[in-house]
Amino acid sequence: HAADAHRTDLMTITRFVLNEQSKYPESRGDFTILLSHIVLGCKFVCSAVNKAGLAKLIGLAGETNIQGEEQKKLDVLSNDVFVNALVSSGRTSVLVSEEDEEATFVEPSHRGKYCVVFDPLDGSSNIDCGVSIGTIFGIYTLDHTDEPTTEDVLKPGNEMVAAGYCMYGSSCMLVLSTGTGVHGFTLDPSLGEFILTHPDIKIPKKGNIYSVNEGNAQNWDGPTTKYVEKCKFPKDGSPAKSLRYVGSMVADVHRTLLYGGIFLYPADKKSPNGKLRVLYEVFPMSFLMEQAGGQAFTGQKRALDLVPEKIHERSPIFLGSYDDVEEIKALYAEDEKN
Ligand code: P6P
Repeated sequence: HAADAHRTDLMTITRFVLNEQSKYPESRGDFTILLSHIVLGCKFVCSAVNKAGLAKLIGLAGETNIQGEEQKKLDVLSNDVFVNALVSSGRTSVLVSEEDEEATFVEPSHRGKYCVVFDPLDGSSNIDCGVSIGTIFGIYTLDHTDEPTTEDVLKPGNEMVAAGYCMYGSSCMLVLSTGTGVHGFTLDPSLGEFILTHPDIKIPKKGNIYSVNEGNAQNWDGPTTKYVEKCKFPKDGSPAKSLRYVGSMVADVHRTLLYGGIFLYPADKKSPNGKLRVLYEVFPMSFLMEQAGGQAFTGQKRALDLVPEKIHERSPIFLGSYDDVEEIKALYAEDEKN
């Protein structure tokens, strides 16, 4: 009857995580509480990003608003919202944000067992032209009760317990993994809830899209140059790959995850460690790719095996469909031998 016309088992992200958590009887719901605060931050940023154009139109952004306060830039505002939400969750001890030079150490009264590394608004230079942007986050657990230090987040990505991103585009979509696959949730603004729309996302084993900033081609090393050449002029008679590059990591990675292919931000002569940051760009996206059946490589090793020495360290990254990344790994291995 009519009621069946609508899905009546609305699987919200909170219900989903509670179901996941019920598999660990000993857990006290801390992760669910942490996640609910991350979700709150994402909802706020989604709303602010969607109004950004209007705010500019009615002269709020960048000038003084009606209270005479200096209107904050959206990435600064987003960072403040996430830091406040994470601290007030009472479930975190160390926070690393792309926006803050130093790590944030939560005061003892609000400390919890998680450490969160995040980019509150990645790709924010694209806001004014309406290109999708996003929040990227990774979560470690604190494995001691002493004073937290940056050592608690200078860990390999293979020690992350969860990672995800929220993409602010034609719809607001949160993609999350807690180590048991990758799941996509779409914000229903009328409910203010993230609803499970893409359960158990698996990346195609091989794709026909490559995603790289060709403008850096003159600075690439041999293996990357050879690989991109192969994408454009395949020798084995296979069709050339399509190039798709948004220039906003969340948008490029989200497309790669759903359609397959490979996303590359290689090292180049100008930036020997590439451009993307290990803790809150490379690790979370690599975690998701592996959980979805893909892989992530730095040019030398599995991306999640990197051990960062500084909280804003960069690394080259090649991630996406399993077979596509295998091809570039083979070219780097060959180069190593010669
Ligand atoms: P380029 C955005 O500024 C960003 O940090 C990522 O979101 C994106 O993948 C990359 O930089 C784009 O860099 O050098 O190609 O403009």
